[in-house]
Amino acid sequence: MTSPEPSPDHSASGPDVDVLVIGAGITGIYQLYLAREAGFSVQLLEAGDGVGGTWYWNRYPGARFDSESYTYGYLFSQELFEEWEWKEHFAPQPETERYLNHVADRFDLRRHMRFGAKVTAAVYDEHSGTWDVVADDGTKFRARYLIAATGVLSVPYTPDVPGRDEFGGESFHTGAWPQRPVEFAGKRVAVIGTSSSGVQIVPAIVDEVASLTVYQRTANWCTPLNNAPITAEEQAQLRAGFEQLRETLNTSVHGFHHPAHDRAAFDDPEDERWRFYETMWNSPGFRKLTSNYTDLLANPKANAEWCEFIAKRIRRIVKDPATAERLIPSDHRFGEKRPPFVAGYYEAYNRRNVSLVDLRESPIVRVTPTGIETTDGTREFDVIVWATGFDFGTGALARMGIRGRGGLSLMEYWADGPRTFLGVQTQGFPNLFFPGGPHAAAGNNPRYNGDQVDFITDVLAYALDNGFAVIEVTERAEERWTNMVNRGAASPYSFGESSYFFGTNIPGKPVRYLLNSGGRPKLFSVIADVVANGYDSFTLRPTEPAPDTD
Ligand code: NA7
Repeated sequence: MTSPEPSPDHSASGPDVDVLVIGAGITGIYQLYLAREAGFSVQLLEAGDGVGGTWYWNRYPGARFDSESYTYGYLFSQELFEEWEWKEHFAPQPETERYLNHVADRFDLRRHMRFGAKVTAAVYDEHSGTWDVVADDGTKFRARYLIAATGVLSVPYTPDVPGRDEFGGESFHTGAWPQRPVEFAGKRVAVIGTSSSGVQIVPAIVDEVASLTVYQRTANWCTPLNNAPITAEEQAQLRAGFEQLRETLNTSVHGFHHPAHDRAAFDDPEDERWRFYETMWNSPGFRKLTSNYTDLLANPKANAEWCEFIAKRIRRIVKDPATAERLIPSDHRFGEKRPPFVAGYYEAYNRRNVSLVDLRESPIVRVTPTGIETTDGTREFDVIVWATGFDFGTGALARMGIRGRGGLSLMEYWADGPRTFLGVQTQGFPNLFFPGGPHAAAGNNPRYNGDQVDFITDVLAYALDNGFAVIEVTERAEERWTNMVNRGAASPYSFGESSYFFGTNIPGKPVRYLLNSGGRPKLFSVIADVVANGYDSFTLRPTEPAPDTD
């Protein structure tokens, strides 16, 4: 099967392609593959010049997984799993980008992909039940089904600080890092933002720079990533254990292979608790969240004690007591925000050329042509790194010019926050799906997004087999899922309102939970119900109804 060519003229009503996927990240690649395997004609549009999505754009020094590599990669092909040897338990960005390129080539997907094509408009045609899609390179496609796999962390956010654009040196956002290498050697560098991206780049460049100033607004509960190379023996174990690992990952609550602990904090006496915290501190990645005491998130006393352990560690590592205190969070519990994982981050502050500016004590006044002015004075820089996050969840979907029935814009429909069913569809936008978007994940992203892609492909196949061409979620199904998400947002197992998962990092954005607060079990149970009930959460039609004529 070859890729269809777009029709320059859409006066004819037939689609150019059955399934048009937007985005060549981990979700879009899988969706493209699966839709093609299901027999649909397929095409993919990607804004970047290569595959990778997050792992294409976030190529800043130090960018790497904090999910274990083999739990993040694809599980749909045992051959792929066996032939790709991840070198480290937590792969760095270049390795992941290579992996995704390998997948695109191995499954002959590249010929369906068009790069450098950023979608600027997608309009539903109510007569034909198809989507007219336009990209900024002039590409036009008419598609039966539009699947926006545009990611949750794909629109970088740079705060509107006065003078920002007048800076005369170089400035970069971690989420839109240039393809060319950035020269840090001997430079005076500022890093703004101390969450997952900021704390990765700091230790990665500290050896090269002349000076490094870190601007911190909120300290985070950072714990060690504890990365290591994957030994030959571990490689063999991984290969031999593929079926078991796949089973675990496909059914686990959070999409990780971490075993849950079986004890609440105060089931153990104090000395045992502190020994357990030590074990947690030395465990890899997200285990500190997923394998910690069962009441870590629900019991404030349990949470506070774990935080006390971390604070002690920070004080032990960071030699300057005032800096150490500034690095210890005082305004949120562990797990209220997405916890970053580090390697050498706290240690970096023991260097003479590294300093921390606490923006709560001295906020930024403006960026000058040569540096950054805070209420405490001005520092001069050659490079500013904005590690200031993303317009999470809805950012990309809101910027694509999506218009559904009656010309309703998705942005308008979601003005008060996203409304979805299963995080895959929204009412009034038939035949549009958005796996990996808002209301989707709450754990290891590719696993959840993969669940959604599997489900969407099943829905499309069901529609095809039964002679339906128009698929639209019912109002009731959307309302129930959206209410479930919003109700669950207040649970201690959900992230807190101060996290970007509520959109609170973006000025003016409605404060709504953007993850699936019901978690993966809820996703599974609702999908099972939908399938058992003949997809009755969707209105399925052979065509759009003919318009009323008088
Ligand atoms: P995050 O987690 O959104 O972090 C953004 C950081 O930037 C955070 O420390 C913010 O402080 C800081 N920030 C945001 N706006 C400002 C302004 N105006 N002034 C100073 N500092 C600011 O983004 P990341 O890129 O680190 O991580 C995103 C995800 O990528 C991560 O969760 C992983 O999934 C990978 P704040 O905490 O808001 O005070």
